[in-house]
Amino acid sequence: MAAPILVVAAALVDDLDQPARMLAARRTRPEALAGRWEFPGGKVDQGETPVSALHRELREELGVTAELGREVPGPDDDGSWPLTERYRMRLWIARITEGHPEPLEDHDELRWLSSAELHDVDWIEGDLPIVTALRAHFEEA
Ligand code: 9L3
Ligand code: MG
Repeated sequence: MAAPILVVAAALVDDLDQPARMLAARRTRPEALAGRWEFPGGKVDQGETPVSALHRELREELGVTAELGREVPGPDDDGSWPLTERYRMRLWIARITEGHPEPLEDHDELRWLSSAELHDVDWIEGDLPIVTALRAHFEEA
């Protein structure tokens, strides 16, 4: 089978070093994922670097500019997190530097979650282990 397609996403936090809140977005499509929550992001286009794809996705989906902090590496060799047979995902912690996030594309609701609220929304299965990994990061801070 072909290598899974690379998706990139951001854990947008209010503060890169001492995060207290993180942004979750509720998907509207495809039908199988509608109503489930995720880290905003999307597929890397051909000829695009993962980082430039992430900046583009944050602009398109939320209307914001962000600075990237550290990448949160997943268990795969390339630092990605397995999502499904079709997709794998790399994720960075990031902070909005310009704009107020709005659900412009593919989402109908956004929520800033405190560390105690991280598990209050129905995350897409593939994103859930990342939420759990980030929870430790919140608690260290
Ligand atoms: N996906 C899962 N979790 C995420 C993101 C951004 C994406 N945090 C999955 C959902 C889609 C696929 O990756 O099946 C491609 O994402 P998009 O381009 O539709 O956002
Ligand atoms: Mg997307």
